[in-house]
This record gives sequence, C-alpha cells and structure tokens, in this order.
Amino acid sequence: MEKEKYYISTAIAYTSGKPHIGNTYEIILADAIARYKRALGYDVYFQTGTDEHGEKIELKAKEAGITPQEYVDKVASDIKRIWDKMNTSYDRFVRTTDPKHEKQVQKIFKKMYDKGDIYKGEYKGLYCTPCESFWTESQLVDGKCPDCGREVKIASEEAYFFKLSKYQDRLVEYIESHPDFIQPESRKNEMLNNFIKPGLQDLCVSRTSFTWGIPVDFDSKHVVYVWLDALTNYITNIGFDVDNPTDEFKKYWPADLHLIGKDIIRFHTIYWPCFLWSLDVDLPKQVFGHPWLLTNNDKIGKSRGNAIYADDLADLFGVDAVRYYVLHEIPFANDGNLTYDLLIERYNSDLANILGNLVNRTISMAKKYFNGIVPSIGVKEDIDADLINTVTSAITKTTEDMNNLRVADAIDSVFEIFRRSNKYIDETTPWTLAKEENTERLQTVIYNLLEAIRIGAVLLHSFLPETAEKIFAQLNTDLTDFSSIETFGKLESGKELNDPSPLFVRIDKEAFLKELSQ
Ligand code: ME8
Repeated sequence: MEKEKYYISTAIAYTSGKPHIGNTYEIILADAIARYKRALGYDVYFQTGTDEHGEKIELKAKEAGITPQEYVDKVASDIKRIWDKMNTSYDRFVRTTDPKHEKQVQKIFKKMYDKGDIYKGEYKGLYCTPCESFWTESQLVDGKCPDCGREVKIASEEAYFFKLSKYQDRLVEYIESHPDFIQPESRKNEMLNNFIKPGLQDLCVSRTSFTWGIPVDFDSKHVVYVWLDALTNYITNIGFDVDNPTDEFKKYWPADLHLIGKDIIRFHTIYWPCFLWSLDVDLPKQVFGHPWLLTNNDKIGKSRGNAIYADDLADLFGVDAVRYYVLHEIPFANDGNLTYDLLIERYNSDLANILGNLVNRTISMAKKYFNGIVPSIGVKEDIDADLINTVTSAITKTTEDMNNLRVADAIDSVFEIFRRSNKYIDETTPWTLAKEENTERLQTVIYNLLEAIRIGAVLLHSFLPETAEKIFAQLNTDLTDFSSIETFGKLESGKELNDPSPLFVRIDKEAFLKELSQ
C-alpha cells in the first residue's frame, strides 16, 4: 500500500546573520514532528532553507565589504551547519538565490500580472528596512515599527501591487470554514479581527530602491518583494511551474503543515493564501505559529546583544540536551524561557536523574544479577500491570499529542514511562529480591524494566535521536520501530546486553556557572 504523504516546512531563515537559539528551536520542533510522522509510517517530505534577498542583506554585505552573494553563501552555510549539528532530518535545504527558484518566481509574478492580480502604481508609505515591511500610520507602535520597535522611514516609489483586496471575502470565508487552518486558535481570531476584517489593502510587491532581489523580468528596474519571493519557496522547490507542475508537486502539495513563528503568521495566512489563489493552487492544510523562546524572559535579538546560539549550547551540554530543553520548555501556545540556570536544572533533573539513572541502574542490575542476559518473565505481580498500563497509555498519549502538535506534552508523555519505571524500581526493590534469592520474581522485574526502557527509547527517538540510539546500543536490540511497540513484551529474552555507559553526566551547577562567567 502506498504510504500517505506528509509535507512539513519551516520558515526559511533570513541570511542576515547567524541564527539564534529561537530560530533553531523551529527546525528542532519541525524535526521532531517529521521524525514522528516517519515513524508512524508516513512518506514525509521535510523542507527548510534560507531567505536570501532584500535590502537588509544588501546593506549587511556592503558593511562587510563583500558581494551580497558572498555574504549569503557564508551565512547560509552557517545555518545549514547548525541545522546539521542539531541532527535535523530535513529532506531538502532550499535557498531563494537558487536560479531554479528565481526563474519560477519570475514566471509566477508574470502570471499574476497577466491575470490582472498585479498592476503598476505608486507606493507611498512608512517602511521598516530591517523587517522589509511597509506599515500604515495606525499600525505603528509609538511611531515605530510594531515588529521590531525601530524607526520607520517615509518611502515612495513606483511599484507593482498585488490585489489583496480582491480576495478579502474569500479569505474570511475560508478561515472561518476551516477552523484548523490557523493554529493555535487564538492566532486565528487575531488575524481575522485585527488584520483581515478591518480591510485588506493592496500589497506592494516590487521595489526599485535596491537591487538585491529577483528582477521582474518584464520591467527589470523592479525587484520582487522579498515576501512574495520567500513564500513561494514552499512550491517552487517541489516542482511547481505555472505551465507544467511536476509529479513531485502533484504528490506533495498542498503542504500538510507550515511551521513558523508567531511573528510571521500574518504573511502566511493573509498574503500566502491570496498568492496561491491567484495561481489557482490549493492552500496548505495548516499553518502553525509557534510561540517564542525568550532568554531571561526577554525577546532574543541579534541586535539586543542577548543572542544565545544552539551550536554553543550543544558544545556545552550536548545536542540532545539542547533539543530536550527547547522541545520541553515551549508549550503549545505560550512563550518559553531559556537561561543557563534553567537548562542545567532540567538537564540534571530530567536527563541525568530520571532517564540516565534509570537506564544505568537497570542495565547494571541486569549485568549483576543475570550476567547481562535479558531474562525471561518469571513470577508476575499486580504491580506489573500498572507499569505496563502506564507504558501502553503513554504510547497512545504521545501520538495524540503529536497529532495535535503538542510536542512539549508529547515528550512529557514519553518521560512518564521513565518516571513510572523509576517508581517501579522503588516499589519492587530488586536488590532485596536478589538478597532473598527470589530469582523468578527478579527476572520479571528486570525484564519489565528493560522492556519499558526500550519502548520509551522507540518513542524518544523522534525527540532525542542520538540518546535513543545509545539506549538501543546498550540494550543490544534491533527492535526500534513502532511496530515493535504494539504490544509490551517483544524484547527478546536470552540476548546479551552491552555494557552500560552514562547517557548524561550530572552537572555541578554552581561550578559550571562560575566557570562560564570567567
Ligand atoms: O522570518 N523564538 O526569518 P527569520 C522562536 N525569512 N522562534 C523565533 C524566534 C524566537 N525567539 N525568533 C524568530 C523570517 N523565530 C523570514 C521567513 S518564510 C517564507 C520567511 C522564528 O530568520 C521566526 O518566527 O527572522 C521564523 O519562523 C523563523 O524563526 C525564522 O526567522
């Protein structure tokens, strides 16, 4: 049977500078979802990449004394390096300076123009250069850009406009009749009430004030507005063509999920649907605007001097510790907070204590009591059923959470298995059973613990792949896919375990922070 497809994308990151941990959170979140869907049996296509045009980048390159292309090549490779370092399993890393994308954007612009959805006019407005956005007077906050708080300038230029207004009623109707299109729900109301219903103005989709962009091919002093260029990445890179879309496009589009940050929901749920309708293309099934990661409860910003980078954190704590922290600490709809202090606390309590100790203790006991051979089930007691129930319901709950994009809840559901297993050790006290030479009972206890750990690791793999693989290696098992966890008890008795080695070594917080501040 052909697998059901699942197309997930992240935003494409600006190549204005190195991405901070907030930007990196997004690719890790997408990765956990993509891996989980693959584990469930979907044919996943996972796309990410970089957004490389615009005035800001042109200025940055000038400051650096290099060409914009040299500048974006450097930053894009840094972004890709970080995505790779964080062990993200994207299928394609796309760049908006790819000539194939550029060609398609020109064709798209022309098609919209020929259709009458793009027309030539004059633009006068308040423009925020860093955000590449025009604003109306009423959208400003204290006279400044509502997104970044910086000065805006009056800008006027001959420009092409896209007829957003034409699609306003259709957009309201669509959003209201597709309650899952914008997630979380609160964002949907914000879009409808604050942006769409008050009235959509036609959107300026070309610029003449700088040159680092895709030229409008029939009027080359104009470059295409960076958001029209950027948003179309989702279709151009899977083979969209205005005349002749490829089979890949027909297979994967519409995307199942555009995963983006809450600050760019507006672009994805207003401009993007209207652009797609103009091209007679279906809309993506869902746009999820994830919350932000803050540091010390403050927005992370390159210019604020408080940027923390994922690769630095990974060097200090390990890739999976960083993945765990960001996935666990940012709930579905509320911002999460990151400090070294909090990260070390989570690391010690969840990774070193709950998970690391459990695996280490269990394998060590199996070594000690059974020479490292997985025992078979002996005598059962009621308490076993409770452990097994917890494991079974955690599997169901994790999948439910993932289907609802509640990734922080899902990882917590997986940890429920590890917490319950630790409790099971306290309840059954295997060392007493050993002392009493109650081998039959001890066999069951150790078997159940090993199997609970294996099942936990199968689920954990989407979130902390490297850790899960280390656990599989210690358990010496090939039973690592979802079909192996349909029932409790598949771990093969008689197999020899490998030697235990600590997964996460406890960190001495005070000493660590002291050293860091020096
Ligand atoms: O917005 N916490 O690129 P970008 C979590 N090029 N997520 C954050 C964040 C934070 N502190 N700060 C930013 C762009 N993000 C455009 C996208 S898509 C067609 C074009 C998220 O590099 C942000 O919301 O500024 C966005 O989803 C992603 O990081 C890349 O941001």
